[in-house]
Amino acid sequence: MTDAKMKDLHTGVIHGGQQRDPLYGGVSVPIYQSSTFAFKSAEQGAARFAGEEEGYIYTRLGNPTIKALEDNIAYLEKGYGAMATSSGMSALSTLLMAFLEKDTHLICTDAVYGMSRNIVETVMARFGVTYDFVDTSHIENIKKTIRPETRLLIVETPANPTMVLTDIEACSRLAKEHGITHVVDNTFASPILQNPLEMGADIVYHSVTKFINGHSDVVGGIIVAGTKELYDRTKRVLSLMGGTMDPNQAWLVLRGAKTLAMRVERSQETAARLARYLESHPKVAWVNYPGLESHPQYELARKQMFGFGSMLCFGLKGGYESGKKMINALKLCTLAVSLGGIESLIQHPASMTHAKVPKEAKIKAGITDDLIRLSVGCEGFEDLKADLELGIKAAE
Ligand code: LCS
Repeated sequence: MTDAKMKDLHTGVIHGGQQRDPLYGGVSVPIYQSSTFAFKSAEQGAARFAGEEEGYIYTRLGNPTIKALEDNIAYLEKGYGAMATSSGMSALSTLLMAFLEKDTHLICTDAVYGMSRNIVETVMARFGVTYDFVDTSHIENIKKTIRPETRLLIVETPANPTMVLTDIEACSRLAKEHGITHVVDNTFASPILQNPLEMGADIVYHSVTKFINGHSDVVGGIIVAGTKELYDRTKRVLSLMGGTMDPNQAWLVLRGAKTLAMRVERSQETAARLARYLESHPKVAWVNYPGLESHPQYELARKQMFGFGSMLCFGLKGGYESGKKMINALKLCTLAVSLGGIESLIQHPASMTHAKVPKEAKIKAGITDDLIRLSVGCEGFEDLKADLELGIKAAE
């Protein structure tokens, strides 16, 4: 991460897109816990509904506290505008409903969060949408799968849980050639480490449950559109589907986001050291971390990310049985799903986050039984290293 970038982002997370409370000058954005907003007159109500006058109407359609969060993340992602949602899945389902219809086709990274795959296979399929999950790390796989009716390309990079990367710029070029909307799930990188819109993507979304909120206490999502046209199309669907965020939730996420750059900087430094420690450990079979030179896409990570992040996965030489013993023995890392919080979390994707992905699809996507996923938090390196060492010993 360059100093210039960090200086900008350390300031940006705190001040980006923010306006001082116009009523009392509150330094922290007030929580507008109101479902509806009074009109001064019938004429004003009509003008707001007609879109002729700016102002709030009803919280499902917009709210000042939610807007403060949206403007902050739109700033960090360098987008036209953002829409906060009740969860990351709500962000994804809104996009699927906004850009797909009967007889259209979707291409998606095969190693995505398990439920991002499940919603396509079990819900979108019922509406006549067809799809292909492919290894998007090879652009040829996408090229081969494009059909005249392909409307959406969703790429998750780094991918959950394999840490495989996809070349965002190459995907964007290909998507543009074919008139396909290109969406990037930027959850694992956060806006601090990767800005897909700058690389040509059309839309970015996040599970803000993870790095952006960062404290394992809120579930939420956000969509950032690159243009007004994409924003308007998505916003219409979100307002109708109703997956909007709540003002209280937005306030907590905005508070968490203020320390996003600091948390990412701190945790990725520890993650890089832990990845090197694991890689050199005689009981560890393999480690996948974009900052290791052994990562097959190390050069791509250097090209498209500002840093390598704090997510990694690894397998022990003793396979799943050893992995299970290890995660059961840890005292500091918490055995839990989710990621991107200040506390380190560890889990076994094949039996947890990706349990409902069909076995064959899991193997094809590299979600092997021995894979353990670690989200490195902000604890001290020595303590985390000692904990992993304790777990590996217990696995012997
Ligand atoms: N996208 C990614 C990359 C995710 O990791 C998740 C959740 C979602 C979208 C969905 O967001 P949510 O609705 O949960 O806010 N990932 C989880 C995980 O790996 N463990 O637990 C949840």
